[in-house]
Amino acid sequence: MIDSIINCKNIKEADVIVLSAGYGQSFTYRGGAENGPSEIVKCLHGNLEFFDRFTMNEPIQFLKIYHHELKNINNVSSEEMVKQISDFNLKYKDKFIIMLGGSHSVSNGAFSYFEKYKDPTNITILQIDAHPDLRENTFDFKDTSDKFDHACVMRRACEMSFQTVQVGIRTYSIYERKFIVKNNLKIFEWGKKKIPSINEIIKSIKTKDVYLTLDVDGLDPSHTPATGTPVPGGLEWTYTQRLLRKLILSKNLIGADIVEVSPFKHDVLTQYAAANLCYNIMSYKIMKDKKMLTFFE
Ligand SMILES: [Mn+2]
Repeated sequence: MIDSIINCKNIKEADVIVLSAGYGQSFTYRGGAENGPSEIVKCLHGNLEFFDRFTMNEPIQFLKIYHHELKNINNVSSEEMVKQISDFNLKYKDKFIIMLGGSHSVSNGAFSYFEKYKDPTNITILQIDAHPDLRENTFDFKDTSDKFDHACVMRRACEMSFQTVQVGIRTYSIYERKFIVKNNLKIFEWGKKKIPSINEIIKSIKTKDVYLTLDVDGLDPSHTPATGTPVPGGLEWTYTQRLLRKLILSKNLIGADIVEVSPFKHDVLTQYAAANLCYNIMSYKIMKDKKMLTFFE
């Protein structure tokens, strides 16, 4: 009997590895992102319907999903955290890995792996986020700076020569603005002009291979309020799901992460939303690879 979305006990047999990376050391406003993965996984264990109304299937019947937790990740330096995540990606390079943060710093680990072992110029990082995370360092708002700070993660990605497309952006510094203009970065801002069409976003991705980094603060906080640096406005829920469906259908998703869930004690909406998106992403990705993906909408 299937009783959890985490339905595989042997990592070698898995189609998907859900990787819990509860590193919460990098935060700016609310802390607590180290508790994000365990709350999302709790939700995957018994609080989501297996039936998916967009594919009209129970994807769980066709997927083997294994869960792995990087247990000590919140007690190590940021360099060590990045190394552990990169090493895990290398060890399981044949698997589709969806990483649960943790602060946005954890994405540095995945980027580091793809930079070393693939060609970053042929990979687009699609970031859904309220913030562009393009700071060179954090000395403008902190006394110390760490190159793997969550506010710098996309700057590091640019330095590694990845292509980038950033969606939902609605607050940034003057230095980030200058960097965006100087490097002609593709940014879809929210709440300035009209909301872009999903086709426009997909068309702006010039590579076949895409890595998705989804900061839950990119969504409207009515859907994902429990996050470290909430910003009003943002992507609407059904728009987000539609964007992910279109993305996975038209591109080759090589990895994904969902970050910055800092759970509230009194409310489970954010972890439910994150778990729902996690199930959507892994279901569609694997069903596509198995040539079983058809959407009914
Ligand atoms: Mn953010």
